[in-house]
Amino acid sequence: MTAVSLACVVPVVACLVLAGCGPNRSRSKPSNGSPPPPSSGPPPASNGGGDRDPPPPPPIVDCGRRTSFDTDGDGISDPVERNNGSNNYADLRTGRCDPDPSRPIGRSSGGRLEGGLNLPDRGSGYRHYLGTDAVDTDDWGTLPTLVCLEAVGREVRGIGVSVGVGDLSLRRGGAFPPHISHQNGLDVDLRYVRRDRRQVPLDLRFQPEAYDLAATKAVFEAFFRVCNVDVIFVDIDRIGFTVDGQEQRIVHVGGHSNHFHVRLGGS
Ligand SMILES: [Ca+2]
Ligand SMILES: [Ca+2]
Ligand SMILES: [Ca+2]
Ligand SMILES: [Zn+2]
Repeated sequence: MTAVSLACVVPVVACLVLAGCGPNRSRSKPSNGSPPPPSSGPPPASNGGGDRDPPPPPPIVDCGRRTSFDTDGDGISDPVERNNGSNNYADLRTGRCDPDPSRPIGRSSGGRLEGGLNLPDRGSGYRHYLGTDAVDTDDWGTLPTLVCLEAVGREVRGIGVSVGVGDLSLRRGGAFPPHISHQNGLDVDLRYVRRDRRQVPLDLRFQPEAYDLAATKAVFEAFFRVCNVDVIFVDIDRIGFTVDGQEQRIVHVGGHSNHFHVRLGGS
């Protein structure tokens, strides 16, 4: 029995809370994302009139709340499932209820990442920039971290912003020089938003005129609205704004004039 199947023996209410099962899971379990085989039960009784058989019903996958970007409703977006499944990073498929495989272990500055997921490099309202790292080496996180980044992107794309997302964690977390933290899939570096919207670096010390304060504030507000933010490290003297009620979570740490650093809560 798989964990998915086992989870479904618990009462239905608890079962629905667990991504990975739903009312239809015990009846069919597509193995490759293709429609389940037709029922092996007796054929429907003919009405004797020579009518054509009705078309087979579409495959039912009902893992939770389905959306345009998470069409099986298991809480993992189609792009994340595609990116990780097609690259064999994690066994994720759209059309099947997948559990969250990721776990942050330990602390940001002394921990690791189990079952981390890789961020799709381009998404709605965000772009991942590599710096000097190779593709898919520097952008691993927990599922809630990726869900957060995708949600922030959707929040800000309407104002024409594509957030620049830099380092998350290494595939299995742990030390990620030159960072001190970024070890357990909960830390993310991001660029301050440029007025010209170009996907290039911005250092507030040297190009203050290129800085879009209002758009950057909108990004921060989106993080506080849709993510479980622990703290955001910034250059407090140069960002030029605060967010009402979140003043304690926006903290100055040296070295953050060319990016800000979001640390998410554990779970
Ligand atoms: Ca999904
Ligand atoms: Ca899925
Ligand atoms: Ca990636
Ligand atoms: Zn950082």
